[in-house]
Amino acid sequence: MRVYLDNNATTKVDEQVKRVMEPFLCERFGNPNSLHDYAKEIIPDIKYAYEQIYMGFGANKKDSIVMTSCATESNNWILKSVYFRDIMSGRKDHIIVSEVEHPSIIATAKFLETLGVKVSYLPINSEGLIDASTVRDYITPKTALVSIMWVNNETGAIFPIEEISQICKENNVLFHTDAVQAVGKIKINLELLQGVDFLTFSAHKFHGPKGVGGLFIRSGREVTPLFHGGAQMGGLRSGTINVGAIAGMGKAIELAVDSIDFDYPDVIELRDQLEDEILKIEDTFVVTPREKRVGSTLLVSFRGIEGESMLWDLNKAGIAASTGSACASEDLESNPVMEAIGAEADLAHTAIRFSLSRYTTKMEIDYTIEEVKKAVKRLREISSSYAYTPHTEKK
Ligand code: C6P
Repeated sequence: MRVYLDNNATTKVDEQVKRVMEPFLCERFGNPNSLHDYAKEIIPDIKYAYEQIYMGFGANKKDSIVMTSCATESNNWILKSVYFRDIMSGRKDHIIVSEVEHPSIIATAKFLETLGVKVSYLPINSEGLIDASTVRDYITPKTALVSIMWVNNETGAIFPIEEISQICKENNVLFHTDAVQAVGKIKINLELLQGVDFLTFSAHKFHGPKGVGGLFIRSGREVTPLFHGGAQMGGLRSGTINVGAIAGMGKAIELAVDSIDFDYPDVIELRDQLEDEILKIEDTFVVTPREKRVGSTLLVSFRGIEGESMLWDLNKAGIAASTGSACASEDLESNPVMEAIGAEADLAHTAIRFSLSRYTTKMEIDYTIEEVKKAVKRLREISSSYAYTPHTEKK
């Protein structure tokens, strides 16, 4: 059996999305900026995809949504744009990010530090959560931007974006949220969240294609163009647009939003079953309370078991999980969120992330539970750091 439980890393493209995209490869391949019919014929498809995307985020037509190649691009863009517009001029000198942002925010913030920008890394608490009021303590008159992710990709923790964005608005500070892991799990209505100035998303996290994402820019907020060139995307990101990918992303977001009501309750049930059964195994720990996480994610530590060894055993059984963010999974370092929480070193090294999707089945979860139990037993028996007793099951 093959089981894919690494949906926070990427998801499979929905068949309906694939069907929407296919004609744009060989048949409807025109450049939308050309003046002939090959171009004109695809304009309605692009407009329709934009409508689907605006609808998916509850965005107003006055706002801009610029399609990018991925969330990494959107995140780099917004931080660097704030540097160019507000910090280089000397008006501002400071940004705030959480200490558990994705590397595309943290590495960009570190780069900006080399240019003289002051960066505050907002701490998370022992449950992996952010207290919105701490944001107020970090804001100074020279703060240009606060960037806090909506949902953490490692733990699934939901951060209080509404409150944080409100605090930023009250203090006249721009607010950006990386919503990559929120789409399809939380209903997003940007008309109701006026404190959110910028928002990042990426299609491959919600059963859309890889290589396409976007940046929401609220009406009235200025950004520095990312690519100068032709005037595509309102001159903000020049370059021939990827029509098929954008059409696919439009369909994918429509399906993702629908799935919150239709499929998501089943995903939560399956994740809870997996979590309940794993937590019956002795010396297993989950840091963020279930009700404060999205329903698809489980980050669990198995004392005495190196995360990589566990992944190896699971992979042999056909199960794909991860030790955390896919971007960091090759460096064998301990899980950064577990470290930020202040977890003991042996627990930080033992975290495994299971992330489900609307395609995950009960049979797959039953199978995973059995294979996890087998792996824990085998690995603890050979572990030098774990005193194995034959009773690994909690009473
Ligand atoms: N997180 C994970 O395994 P791209 O691939 O650039 O579209 O997405 C980057 C990204 C940005 N923000 C968040 C919150 C993310 O989760 C990701 C991707 C994957 O957790 C791969 S590192």
